[in-house]
Amino acid sequence: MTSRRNFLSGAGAAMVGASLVSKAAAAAIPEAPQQSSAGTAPPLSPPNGRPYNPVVTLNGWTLPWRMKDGVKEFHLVAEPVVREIAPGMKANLWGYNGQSPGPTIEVVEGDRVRIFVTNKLPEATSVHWHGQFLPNGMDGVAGLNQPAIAPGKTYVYEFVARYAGTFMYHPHADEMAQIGMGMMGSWVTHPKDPRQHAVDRDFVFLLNAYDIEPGGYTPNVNTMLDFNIWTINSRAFPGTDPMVVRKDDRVRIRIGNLSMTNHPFHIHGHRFEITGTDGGWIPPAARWPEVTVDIGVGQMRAIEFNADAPGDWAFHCHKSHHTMNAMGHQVPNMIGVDHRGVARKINDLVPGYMVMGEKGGSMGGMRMPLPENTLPMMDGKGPFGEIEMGGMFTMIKVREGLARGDFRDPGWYRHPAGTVAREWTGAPPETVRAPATPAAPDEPVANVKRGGGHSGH
Ligand SMILES: [Cu+2]
Repeated sequence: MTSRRNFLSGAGAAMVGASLVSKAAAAAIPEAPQQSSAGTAPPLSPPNGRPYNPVVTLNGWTLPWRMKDGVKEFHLVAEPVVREIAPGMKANLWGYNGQSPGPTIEVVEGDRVRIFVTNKLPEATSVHWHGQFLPNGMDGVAGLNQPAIAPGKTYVYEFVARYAGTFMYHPHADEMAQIGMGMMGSWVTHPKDPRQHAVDRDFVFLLNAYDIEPGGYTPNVNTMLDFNIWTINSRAFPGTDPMVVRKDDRVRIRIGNLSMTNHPFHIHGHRFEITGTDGGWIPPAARWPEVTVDIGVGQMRAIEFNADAPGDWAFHCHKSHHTMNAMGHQVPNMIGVDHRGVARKINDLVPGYMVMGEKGGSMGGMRMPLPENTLPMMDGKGPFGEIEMGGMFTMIKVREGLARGDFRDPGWYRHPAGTVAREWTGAPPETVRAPATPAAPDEPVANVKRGGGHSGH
């Protein structure tokens, strides 16, 4: 019997070549642009239709459209893709138009949208437009709202983007395999009036996770809990790009979570307000300041802040095992254990055996021989040494004097003199011990009720 895993790894060979769309019909379908890079594409300024301030998809891109008789036409192609998770590791994923996640779709409130979806996967799929208010038959739940899109077929969806906000798209067919293989994308509906909810820089990305054995290329889609590659838009640090902003910019970051667990995202050096969910905008009077926002499964949170502090600020999931890459599993806690003798004995059996974690889990300074195609648990070089982070970690780089629309990485922050934590080299102080706590005066024993239980507590 063919296991699902075997089935997936044979996906490339099983790809359907013959399109069922005739040549005449194909001419009526807009072209489907492909993206070969996993980098962050510059924002796509709208060439037609109502004006808006475009978003920047972190390690992603926006899908160009064709305007036809006042309708914005897009073409998504569901297909196997090879995604670079970070330099040194590629994964066989499923995605759209050459990448996973698929391209961001950007439209304006009130736009009529027509989306052609071509299925080049070896199994049936569909697209659900998460958060949109649309006719029931356009909602994309295979079997419930429409027939599944068989391999080789093209379906068309059409609806009006009724409300401004941040949404997502993903299959509603064999979801565990298809979402687990990376099929997802962001959707931003901009307000009709570009002055509404205006910010200077507007970022969007999705959170996802994979279970890829070190040395392997294809995610195990039967995994329910034990994921080992935690990604921002299918990139793991140090593969994630920084978000570059100009000092005093108003910044929005829209984060959707299509992984199978929640991610408390934490900002450094700033505080933000949660200004939107996938249900809509939060009225200003209902917002409160935060430095961490928990993004539940299937949720989107838009946060906004004033970037008033220059520097390179960490921005990451606060679950510490989500800022690690593969190989973080089945490693015993050896902190404080002296295993010199043990290591010698094991070395007799396994030459090259290395003791890990005697003084903590740090592997930054050590370079273990890694299997081909995986990532060190914690990696990335910073201006002061190793950044012992992986996974869902990136940076917000706040700089003075950037040009509007300049998103290029400005390099590392140059700290003003005297503003960096430094080693103290003076004399250590005398050891002073706090006086012992005076013993409590004897309790009046006779008054203590013994054996009375604590039911009243
Ligand atoms: Cu997380």
